[in-house]
Parts: sequence; structure tokens; C-alpha cells
Amino acid sequence: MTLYVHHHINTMNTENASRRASSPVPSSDGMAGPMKWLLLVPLISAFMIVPLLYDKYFPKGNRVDSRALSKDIANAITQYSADYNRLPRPASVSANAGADHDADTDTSAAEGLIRILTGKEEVGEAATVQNSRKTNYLEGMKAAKTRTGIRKAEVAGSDKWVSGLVIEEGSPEAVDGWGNYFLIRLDSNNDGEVANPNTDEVADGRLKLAHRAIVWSAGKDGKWETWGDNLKSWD
Ligand SMILES: [Ca+2]
Ligand SMILES: [Ca+2]
Repeated sequence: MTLYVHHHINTMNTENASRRASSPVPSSDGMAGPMKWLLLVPLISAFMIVPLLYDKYFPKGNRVDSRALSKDIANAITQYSADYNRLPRPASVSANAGADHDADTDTSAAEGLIRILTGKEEVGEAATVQNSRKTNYLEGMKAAKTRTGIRKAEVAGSDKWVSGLVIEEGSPEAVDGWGNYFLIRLDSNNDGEVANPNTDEVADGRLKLAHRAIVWSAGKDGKWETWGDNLKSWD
């Protein structure tokens, strides 16, 4: 064994010697140290960049996405109300609601709000169609991605999609970065403001928000009541 190793080292030395001999640039053994460090630079860079990229595309990415998506939906509702001079009325908001209170809804297919905002109401619904011009107010919203992890949230959501608009079998919906539906508060009583759902902000005295519609995500923990990680369409 010792003999073999010795022989191997000898072979390497011979190879190095011949390489040095054929090299046009004079070289010395002193170069080996700095060269080794130079080779480490890309490796060290990779070790520094990979966690940054991971942060960018995973936990933090979901936060950025969810905030942007909540703003897309809030803007779509505002634009719709400017065009039609009324707010969209999702399934859980009855026809005569809104006289004295604002309404909460979400971005599930069952509520139908996203269907209205994308102009995809059924022809058979002619009498109740709310977006007769079929304007797609969510045209700029990104498409949802296929889920890869397991959804751990307590709130309702999709088992198949995350982070965007889901157009499937004519029942569009929208999900946040963790696959949960966004919650929405509409200014159904038309006084130009809604009660602030954020208990942290309410504690600071910010009771009302001057918006026709506000949209928020339950955040990474999938709980509406924990506002530390929730993502909001306002500010
Ligand atoms: Ca109101
Ligand atoms: Ca939360």
C-alpha cells in the first residue's frame, strides 16, 4: 500500500513537472497557494448566494407575491366599481345587503367574485350578470402555480394551487402564496370606508380605512387572526 501511494505521488510529480515544462509562462510552486484561494472564490460565492436566492424565491417570495396579488384584486374591484358605478356582489352578499353594513367575502370559486372580475360569468346567468362588458379586471394578475408542498393553513384554500389566479373549469379563484383564499371587505354601504380588520392597527387607533375594497392574506401561518404575517392590499 505504501509503495503504491509512493508510486502514485511520483507519477503526479512527473505529470506536474512535464506540465510546468510545457507551460509558456514561468511558474513556481509558490503559485499553488493563491491559485487554490482563487478557486475557492466561486465556491464561497455560491454558498453566500444560494441562501439569498432561497430567501428570495421561497418564504419572502410568497410574501411579496401575496401582497402584490392582494393589491391586484383590490385594484380590480376599485376599477370595476368605477366602470359600473357599483361594487361587485359575490354569492354570500345578498341583493339587499349593504344598506347598513359592509360585507366580507373571499376569492373562492363559490363566492364567484373572481368570476365576475375576470368577465367569465355564464351566458345562462344573463339576468344576474354583473360584468356584462366582460372586462377582465384581473388581466395583469399572474397565473397560479401548481402546489408542491402540503397546505398547513387553517383557513379555506386550494389543495392544488398557490400564488395567483386559478382558471379551471370556468370557476376562477385566486390563492395566496400558501394556497389560501384572500379575504375581502367591501364598502357595501357606500360610505367610502371599511372597518379595519387588522387588530394591531385598530389598537393603534386606525379604526377605518378609506377604501372601497380591501384584500388580505392570512400569511404564512394560514391564520386570519395573527396579523404579524398577514399581507394587506392597503399600505
Ligand atoms: Ca363602508
Ligand atoms: Ca396570519
